[in-house]
Amino acid sequence: MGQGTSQFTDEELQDYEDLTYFTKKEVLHAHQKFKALAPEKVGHNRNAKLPMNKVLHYPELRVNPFGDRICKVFSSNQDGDCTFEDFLDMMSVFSDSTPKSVKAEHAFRVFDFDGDDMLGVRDLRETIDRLTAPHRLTDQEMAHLIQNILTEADLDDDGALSFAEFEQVIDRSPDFERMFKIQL
Ligand SMILES: [Ca+2]
Ligand SMILES: [Ca+2]
Repeated sequence: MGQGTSQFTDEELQDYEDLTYFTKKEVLHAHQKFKALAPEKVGHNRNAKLPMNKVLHYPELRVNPFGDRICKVFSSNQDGDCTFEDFLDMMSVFSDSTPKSVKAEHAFRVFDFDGDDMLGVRDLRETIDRLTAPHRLTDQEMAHLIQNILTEADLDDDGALSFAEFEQVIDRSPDFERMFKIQL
């Protein structure tokens, strides 16, 4: 059905199906989307590495306030540039069939701007800033909101959210799954 000549063997597709939450058909579909970002490059080399600014042309990433952070978290060399395999991982984590716990793990890394495995006050501030853009909270509103989050979720009172503490926040947020979804 107009799939054209596949750039993948059956075996490769089977591997991708085993490693992601996608069916083979969805893997091929993801590849079409990846190719559409840079047909000239990906046509030659199906796993070509695309610079982050190209990957950010993907419509759902372009409108996502964390688009650049998402690219960096999934990029195999953490600079935001993505190969097809990085992109496939990203789409798979954002798909409907992915368990909430897996999404939470990746969301935590997206929000952990300084990469110290904790969501500290600066991470929370940056996260809230992006979520509320283009409107900015006043310093006072921001401080108040962060204080509320910590009072509610910082169970060991160390002034930051560990992954376990963050997971509890996610469990109480009905909007989280909707936010962490990308339609392929
Ligand atoms: Ca951090
Ligand atoms: Ca804590």
